[in-house]
Amino acid sequence: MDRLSQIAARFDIDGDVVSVSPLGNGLINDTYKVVTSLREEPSYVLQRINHAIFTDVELLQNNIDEVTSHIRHKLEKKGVSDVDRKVLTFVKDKITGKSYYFDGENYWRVSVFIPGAVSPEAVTPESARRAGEAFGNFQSMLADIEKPLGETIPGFHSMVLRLKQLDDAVRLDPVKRVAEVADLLEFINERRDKMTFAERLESQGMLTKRLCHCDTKVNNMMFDSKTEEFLLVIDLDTVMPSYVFSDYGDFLRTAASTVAEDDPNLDKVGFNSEIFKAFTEGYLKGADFLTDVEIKNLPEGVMLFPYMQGVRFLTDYINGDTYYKIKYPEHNLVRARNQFKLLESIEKQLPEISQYISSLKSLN
Ligand code: GN1
Ligand code: MG
Repeated sequence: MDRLSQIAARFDIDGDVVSVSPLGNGLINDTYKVVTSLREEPSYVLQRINHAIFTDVELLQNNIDEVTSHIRHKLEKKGVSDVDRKVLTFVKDKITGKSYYFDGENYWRVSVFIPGAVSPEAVTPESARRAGEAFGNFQSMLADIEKPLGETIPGFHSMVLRLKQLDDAVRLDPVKRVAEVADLLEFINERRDKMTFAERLESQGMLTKRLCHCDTKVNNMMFDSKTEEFLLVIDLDTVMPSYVFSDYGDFLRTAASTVAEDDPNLDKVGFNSEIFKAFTEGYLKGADFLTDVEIKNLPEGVMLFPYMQGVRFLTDYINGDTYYKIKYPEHNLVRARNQFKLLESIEKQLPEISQYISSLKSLN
């Protein structure tokens, strides 16, 4: 048996492992599908958790256990059908009983593969509406978790921290890339004050964090391949307390962009207002807990995530590509330019964006 199959077999799975092969295109963890002797299609998903990034795997898996059992319980109580396809199920290590396995070098986990579930690279207005409602519901379902969950990456969506990390990278300039990105640094500097609005609101006592998914990009959601029904949100590593803008803004960053986040053709990068409208409508329906301050700042939330992601890609480029997986040397720079182009396009449409949000929700 090869190494990956041996690892999969450590977990309490049904059947014998037949094959383990790569799955998906995440930028952080390594993901594989596991076929067993029970059926031809995959039965499980094996993941190597990137513990250079997620340094506290115990905390991370505790968060995930808490969130998945909380959601499962809620869905069952509501009498929702097909619950096994609407929340992830993690399999325990046969020996330790934990939902992860440390082999002395790497951390691994196994979840049950959900048949007939696909995650689209692009969305339609109709699926965006359903996704909006689903993410709103996701946050709503987590609103009453009593146990405080930890931050799996401290300050993950803190714009203040992300700018500090950029400044540190610029100061060190370890691979001498700062000179060639001067235009981008200027673009970022012009928007610093504006884009740290959430931290400011929090320090004024007007905003608090809630449990958020914090990685709501399109390929972290699964739809039924036949009925196109929204099934579930996956990739729960970053579920943690954050500002609501995390889930609203990060979805629009990927789903409402007219191209992929690493498309080098900047002329094609734009913001799709149909997807924006549909997602917002769904989100406001599902997220029944939002305060006036949160709603009022949703337009800033739309701008925040391309800005933050651009800052993160650029920081990684300046640092010599130590964080995100890249396919070619300029990849992070291309990604950063793409995100800032998207932000420019959103800025141009801001009056309509704000107007649309207030047309859906009249504030007190
Ligand atoms: C990372 O691994 P993946 O692709 O789900 C990143 C997100 C970024 C995203 C950009 C833990 O997510 O924050 O938005 O890449 N996750 C982490 O594609 O840094
Ligand atoms: Mg992720």
